[in-house]
Amino acid sequence: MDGSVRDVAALQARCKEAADFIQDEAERGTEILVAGHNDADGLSSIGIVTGGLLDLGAKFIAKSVFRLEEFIDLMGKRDGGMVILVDMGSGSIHELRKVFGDRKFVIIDHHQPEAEDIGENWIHVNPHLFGIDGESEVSAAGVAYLVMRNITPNPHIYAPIAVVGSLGDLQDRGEKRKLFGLNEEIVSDAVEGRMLKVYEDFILYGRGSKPIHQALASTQSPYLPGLSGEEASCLSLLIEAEIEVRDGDKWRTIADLTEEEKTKLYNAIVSHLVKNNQPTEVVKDLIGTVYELVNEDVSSGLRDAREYAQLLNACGKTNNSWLGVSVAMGYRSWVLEEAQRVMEQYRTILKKSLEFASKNLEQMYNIMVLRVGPEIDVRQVSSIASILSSSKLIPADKPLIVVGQEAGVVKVSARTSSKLVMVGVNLGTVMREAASKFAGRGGGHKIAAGAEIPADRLTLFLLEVDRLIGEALSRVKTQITLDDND
Ligand SMILES: [Mn+2]
Repeated sequence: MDGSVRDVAALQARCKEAADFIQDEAERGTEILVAGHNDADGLSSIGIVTGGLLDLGAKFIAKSVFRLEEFIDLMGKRDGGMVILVDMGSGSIHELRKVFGDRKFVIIDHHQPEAEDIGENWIHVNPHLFGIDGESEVSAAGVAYLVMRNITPNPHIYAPIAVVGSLGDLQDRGEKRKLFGLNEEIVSDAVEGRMLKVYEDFILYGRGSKPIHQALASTQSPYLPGLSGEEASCLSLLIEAEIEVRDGDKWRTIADLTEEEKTKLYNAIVSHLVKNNQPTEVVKDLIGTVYELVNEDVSSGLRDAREYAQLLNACGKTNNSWLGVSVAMGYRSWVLEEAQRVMEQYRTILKKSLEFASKNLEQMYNIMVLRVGPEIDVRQVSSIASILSSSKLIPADKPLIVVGQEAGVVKVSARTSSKLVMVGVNLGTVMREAASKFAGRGGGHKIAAGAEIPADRLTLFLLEVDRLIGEALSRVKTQITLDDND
């Protein structure tokens, strides 16, 4: 499927076709069900589609789900109407056809598709079908935007939400953490619509809204040993570096720092890491491309697109997707306040999970495994995996597998480094193959994937994953030496 020739115009034409289909049904008064994944990209996608539908005066229901099966169970029995599935579905078209074959159906996704031709009254919008890499250069929210901009009267409102979705899916893997490829077109739309400003700066959580020491302590990606989660150490670092932390009775933020102070801060972080015998290359990840939603309030937590994505993710992973979707659609006031509260709680839980992980990681031959107990909500497994994988707890040459359990089913979330992807590791394939051997199912991206399997097959499954990764690595070991320092 990836072999097709890159054809952006053909993708745009498919987007237009889907948009016309949706508009026809909206005008006809058809009830439209919009469903998608409960992560930041999924909620951004749902927000863009439902926001556009609201503009059109359409009748719609929005629903986010933890996994595709949940969608099938919930919605398979409902009849009539149209379904728009976002950020999922491309990998399970045959299964979806079996259940929803008689519906009008639009799939807006960027995961590896299983099939292209999906039959009458179904439209499949996926960049991979047009030779465009959905893994790295456009998110589901990006594709949703490319569809909806054809029919909404206010497309510029949704362009920055598409950027939020792409950042939520960690597509800022270009030079200086820049979005690239098709994402760049969406970024320009947002900039031209006066919704977004793009520049280079420190990328710290809360860079425009939190006191500097708190922003530093809240930064978990990259993980800064001795500083992440340690407000007091961050404060003394700033004082030692002679950076003014207050301006009168107000705490200053990263955004308030002068260029000179930023250099001081950068150097202070580097010397902290050196003093503690930590690798210093992570500081490179602290400087990068900032995507700022210029019309959002400074204290909203929505002004920085990465923070916006984290807020959506927190809503999704705590069963508060409706809050995230509402925010993405443009609702503010108490809805936003509630979302901010959810966000703070979520960060506390994540901090606890990281502490748990640092004590409970298991090492197999080729993978690291973390089994979370019942005290951690299984919905957080993928967030924990994402955060942990960017922390120094995980060596770059070992994929991380996080497992959580719920009602006899094990939910597995796997992450690896771009280094291993470059040498040929494909977690999506590994998860799919290993899960299918043990009565489960899995799939996803090369760098991030997941699976669900019956709980009693977990040990065998992990052994199989370990074996498959070992096999992939032995294939490349003769050509490339994995070096931790490059
Ligand atoms: Mn996505």
